[in-house]
Amino acid sequence: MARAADVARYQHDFALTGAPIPGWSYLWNANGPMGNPANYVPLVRDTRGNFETQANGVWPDSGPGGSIAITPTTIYPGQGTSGGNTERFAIAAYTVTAADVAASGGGAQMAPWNFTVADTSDGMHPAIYVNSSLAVSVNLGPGDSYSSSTYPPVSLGALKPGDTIYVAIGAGRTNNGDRLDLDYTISLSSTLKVLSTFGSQFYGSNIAATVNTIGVDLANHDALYSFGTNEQASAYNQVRQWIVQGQAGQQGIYTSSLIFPGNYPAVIAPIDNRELHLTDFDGTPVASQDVYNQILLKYTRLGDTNLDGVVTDADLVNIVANMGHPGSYIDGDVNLDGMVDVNDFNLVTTVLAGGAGAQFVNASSVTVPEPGAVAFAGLAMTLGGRIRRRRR
Ligand SMILES: [Ca+2]
Ligand SMILES: [Ca+2]
Ligand SMILES: [Ca+2]
Repeated sequence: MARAADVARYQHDFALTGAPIPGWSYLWNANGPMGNPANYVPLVRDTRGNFETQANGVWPDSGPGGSIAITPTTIYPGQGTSGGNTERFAIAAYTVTAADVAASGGGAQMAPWNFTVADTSDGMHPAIYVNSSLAVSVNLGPGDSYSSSTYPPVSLGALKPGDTIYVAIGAGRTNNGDRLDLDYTISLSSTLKVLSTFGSQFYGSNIAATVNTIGVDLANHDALYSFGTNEQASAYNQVRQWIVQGQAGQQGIYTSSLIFPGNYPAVIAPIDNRELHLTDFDGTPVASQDVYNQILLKYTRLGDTNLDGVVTDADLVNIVANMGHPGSYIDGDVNLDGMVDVNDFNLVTTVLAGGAGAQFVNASSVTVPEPGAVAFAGLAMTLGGRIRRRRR
């Protein structure tokens, strides 16, 4: 099961003196509208311990951001949009690190959170950006609360190291003593991304909820499951089980495109990237900083253990090499029951016997070897395939 890790907590992380703790910055959009980080300028700590536009110890200051203050529990925005002005936001920003992503995967969400407006005129305007993209924008009335007690977690996308989440608080139309009391938590977790032009993405606990209740149809696409070090022991088996569920018609991860081009049965093959160390999958960058915490889900032909898109005698090599042992799909576990055994061997030879470019003629006459059989170790070498022996 995907486990999330909290990487940023607004109140908890607010340093009362000195610089913000690493990852955090406090800003305002001094140079133009929200959405362009080049417009953002750091706030400075004042004599009260808050962050404001001038560190002169006098608050409020003059100018469009003069009332801005970021305090341990409360944010005060700048000018509103009244009169055609640019809305000036106070911004609490957190930039995710390579360590954050490696530990937990890159799927970001905000939960729990609680924003409560103290404003007696026209309310306030919280907005959340991931880099330059708007993720959330809410117009809250006087006294309103926007919180995780009434809303589901806010998905913030799949982040990579260096991506920044900007929680920006604006005044709405006018700023008449606007004040927003707040706390929020940003957590990172595993992600499941369908690699198509309009591919869906799922995050954290939403992955299991979606997979188990609705199912995820990959059709003829591949997919990428990214996880953190906290999930290393379980990720492959989790994804394998979801595919088995799908094959059994019990939601899970499945394909409605049951025929691979050329009129062959199709499957979804799960590949643990800690075995392959690919940095790119279907043109999508998958690894960074030598962290290979990904399961690659490859849409291919039934029996294609070596993932070259065809089924040939080369697909038997790893099955023979790992016969009788636990293993992954590329180790030869074609039927995804966790073991490399005669059932996998027979599955591939049956596909081969069905023709379709098979070079392994007379497959049915092959005697399945006992584990460690010398003759078949020789066969594996002869076939010249890339042998992946079990890793324990
Ligand atoms: Ca207002
Ligand atoms: Ca193959
Ligand atoms: Ca098997």
